[in-house]
Amino acid sequence: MFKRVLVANRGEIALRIIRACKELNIETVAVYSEADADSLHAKMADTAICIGPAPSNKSYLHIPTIISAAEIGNVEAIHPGYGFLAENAHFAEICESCNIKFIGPTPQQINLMGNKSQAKETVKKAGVPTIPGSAGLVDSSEKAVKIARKMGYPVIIKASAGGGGRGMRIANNDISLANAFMAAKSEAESAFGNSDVYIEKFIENPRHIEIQILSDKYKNTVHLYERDCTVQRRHQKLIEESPSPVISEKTRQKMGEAAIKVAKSVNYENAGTIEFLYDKHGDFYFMEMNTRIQVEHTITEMVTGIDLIKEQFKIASGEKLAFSQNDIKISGHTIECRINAENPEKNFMPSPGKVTGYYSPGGKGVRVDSHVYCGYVIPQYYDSMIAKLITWGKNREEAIDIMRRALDEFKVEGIDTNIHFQKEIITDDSFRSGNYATNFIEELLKNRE
Ligand code: MV4
Repeated sequence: MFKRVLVANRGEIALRIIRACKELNIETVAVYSEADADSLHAKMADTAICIGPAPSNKSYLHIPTIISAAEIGNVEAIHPGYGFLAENAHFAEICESCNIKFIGPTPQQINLMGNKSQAKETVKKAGVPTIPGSAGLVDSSEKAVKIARKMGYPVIIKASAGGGGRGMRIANNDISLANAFMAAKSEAESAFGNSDVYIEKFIENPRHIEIQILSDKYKNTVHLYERDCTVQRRHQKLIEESPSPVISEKTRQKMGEAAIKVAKSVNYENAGTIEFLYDKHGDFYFMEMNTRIQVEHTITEMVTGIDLIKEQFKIASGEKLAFSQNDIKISGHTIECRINAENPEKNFMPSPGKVTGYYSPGGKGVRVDSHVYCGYVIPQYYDSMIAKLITWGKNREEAIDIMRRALDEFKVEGIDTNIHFQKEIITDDSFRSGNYATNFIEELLKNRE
């Protein structure tokens, strides 16, 4: 196992990684920006190195400074967390060339999955269901129209360099398709410096269900079942749960097997997530693969008992997975509410500033992953998530009941949060019944007006 690692992140995930390191007896080097001098990740690590001014591109995204910190800190490995450099193949490559192990997949695997069109063609060849559409990229709106007429409207144009909802356009007829095609291309060019697009049949109001996988370097791959992340607003997840309240046991097994096929098709190493769309007919399709640990990894930990961050370290250090598929079982039900410093009544405007009062919930079935404490100042420079509130119950009803109680207990003063909005969601009849789709939040907000 590594002796010392650098944590190239901040906030709750930096803490989460440092905690795993402590349990594995790994020494930690934290990096922090000038805005994060009083942050818990800098205090909790064995060593902390300031890497520059508050803006991310001058600190948490600044590769030369992070590599310098790794060299000064004399670390053997870097854990990138999520966001920032986690899916930057160039960074993973530089780590490799500096003899520092990047805790994650190889640069080639990151690149392949980052190219959404190529990823889709690769997994299709491996026998994984994909959404009907173009075979690879589409280079003219005339060709797009031809394909769309053949498969029928509505269709969606997606940027190949996109993902997570960026660079997408929906079209309902030939005319709107010509516009959507040009718009998607130019948006993709300015957002990603790559105007490649492809086309798919548009699936209306699907559910977002993803599978966690782990793969060691000896080609052992397991899945850790699903996370249902259907509750989102503008591609920002708000609530995640496991198991999904809507899929059958048969679909669960098939989705798990499909996810393993995806990982094996690229010889994947480390932790990864395969996202699927699940439609109203009960069919599922590969959407994309995330080549990082995700925010919502915690809920998989709650129902499987497996510490995913520790597994990442073990895999990266060359250990063999200590369990096989048959050893992995789902126990009970878990829900995660993301607590953000934002005001849902003001169009979810971010609310940075000083936390003047703080009490986080506890008790049976409650886990809080957060870097916040009373007196902490939430910087304006980074994302607005300040805590993950996770509950576990023997079934969905109990997990929701505990969540309602825990949200009531959660007190944050000095800034605005979405705690009350989360209570509104989990007490909503559609949410309680499990019968909703990706338009759920939009509908909830509409019905309040
Ligand atoms: C789709 C789709 C419907 N049909 N593709 C959004 C994020 C990106 N990963 C892909 N996304 C979608 N792709 C086809 N062919 C609908 C979405 C989508 C969505 C997916 C998951 C969760 C929430 C969503 C909200 C809007 C659109």
